[in-house]
Amino acid sequence: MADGEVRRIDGAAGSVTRGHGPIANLGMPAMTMTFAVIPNGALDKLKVGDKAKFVAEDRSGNTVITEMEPAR
Ligand SMILES: [Cu+2]
Repeated sequence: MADGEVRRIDGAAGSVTRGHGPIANLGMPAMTMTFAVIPNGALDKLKVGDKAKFVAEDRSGNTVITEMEPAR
């Protein structure tokens, strides 16, 4: 799992903007970016500033979070 801080939550778009560390399965270095989020209700459990662990995958060119859990 990657982790990083939540910077912005867009409930209408179902997306989250967050910093993240390197993500090996996507070949991504650390950066801040916006992800679509798949798990139902996952955004409701997040607040800006939360550190949250997540799994991201490339789905047809979109980077999508498929699992996410707040780190307390
Ligand atoms: Cu990235």
